[in-house]
Amino acid sequence: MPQRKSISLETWEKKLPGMLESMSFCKSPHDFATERLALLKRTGRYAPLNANAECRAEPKDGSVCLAKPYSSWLDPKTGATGSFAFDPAVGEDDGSSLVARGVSSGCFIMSSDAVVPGKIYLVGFSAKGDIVGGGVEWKRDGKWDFSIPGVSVPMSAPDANGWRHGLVAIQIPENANGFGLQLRVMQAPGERSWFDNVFYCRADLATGGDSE
Ligand SMILES: [Ca+2]
Repeated sequence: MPQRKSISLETWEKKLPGMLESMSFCKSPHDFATERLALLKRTGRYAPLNANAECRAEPKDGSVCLAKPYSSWLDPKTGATGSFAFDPAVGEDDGSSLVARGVSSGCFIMSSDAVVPGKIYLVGFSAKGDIVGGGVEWKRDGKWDFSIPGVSVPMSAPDANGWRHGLVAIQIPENANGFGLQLRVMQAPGERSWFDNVFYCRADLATGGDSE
């Protein structure tokens, strides 16, 4: 019986550039993101596209109010109360983070700049305290479009310092050109939760930046 000639993955990649990346992404967006982020960091190519991934306050007159790309939302349906700010004393690997205090139902939002439909991006954050989790919701021309299904961000178990890590890869839908990463909390009065190292970056390995 004649042997069927196998076609190498290298040949497929030449014929259909990006196919291997898409296959790996489809199989598990979380595993793809974990491997790709490690590779980007190892090769010095990790570069958050959002400003202030370190979640640093730039206090003006002692204020630690949120500033772009961060904002916040309290659920009006539940009459939610609580506060959102930068914390200039607590951080995962520095003295800076985002802190929610006594927010009964709400979230921080990290808003992306314009992103390229069809492209894959990595989205991640660190969190400590009482949190619900993270989720990506889509935007078109700056406005939320909740008709496109969002993506929830898988979270790790807490590390030795109590920080959990959320990471996922997302592919921008054809009818979206932005997104908001929602960092959700549901706290009792007096509870505090922190978020740090909040980022999104391109997943591809090109060095020329966002050229499309
Ligand atoms: Ca920080």
